[in-house]
Amino acid sequence: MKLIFATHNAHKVEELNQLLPDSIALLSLTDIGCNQEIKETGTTLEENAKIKADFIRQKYGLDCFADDSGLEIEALSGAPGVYSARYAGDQKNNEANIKKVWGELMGVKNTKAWFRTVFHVHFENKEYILKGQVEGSIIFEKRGNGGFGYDPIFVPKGYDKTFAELGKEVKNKIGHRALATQSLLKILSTQ
Ligand code: ITT
Repeated sequence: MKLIFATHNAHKVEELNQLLPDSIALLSLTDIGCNQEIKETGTTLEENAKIKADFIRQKYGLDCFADDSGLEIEALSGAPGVYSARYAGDQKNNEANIKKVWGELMGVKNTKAWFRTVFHVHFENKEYILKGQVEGSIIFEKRGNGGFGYDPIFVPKGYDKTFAELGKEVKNKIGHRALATQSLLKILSTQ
């Protein structure tokens, strides 16, 4: 089965490919030659996931899904949240995003945070909204080389290492995207 993953983020594609069986061929936007940036004008993860998935469904008429995800920090009222990729500006600079998080949390004791992901799925003329979330806390140094984005500063609950240190084995089990992918697999395999 071929399924389009409406993303330009190669890390997300890599994660999903590790979680899906070989019988599902995941095609990214790059794979289908769609180099256009889909404007994420929504104010929630749910809205942006829908915008990305609907765009591809309307343009190509194919089964597809999109992920919108972000880091939500309790003491910052859920920021950076839906703006995680562009927290420090439109250039989507990861270093700058992390520095901005540290700046905003300066002097704050509560470091509780969670990653949240929303998948919007178009499959066989039905739509599905799937979610995944993993709780943890923010640390004030970068640790580890795995993962992407905010992984080097995020320690999942029950662990003493960051997602970037723990690597794909752990993230593929307890990560927000892994949890949403389990729900996706159920949908794909029940059809
Ligand atoms: P697409 O819209 O093309 O899918 P994107 O990177 O712009 O790619 P989002 O709009 O969903 O994706 O932004 C999500 C941002 O949240 C991402 O760039 C990271 O900064 C952060 N993020 C999401 N999932 C993450 C994860 O598993 N680990 C670390 N950071 C993550």
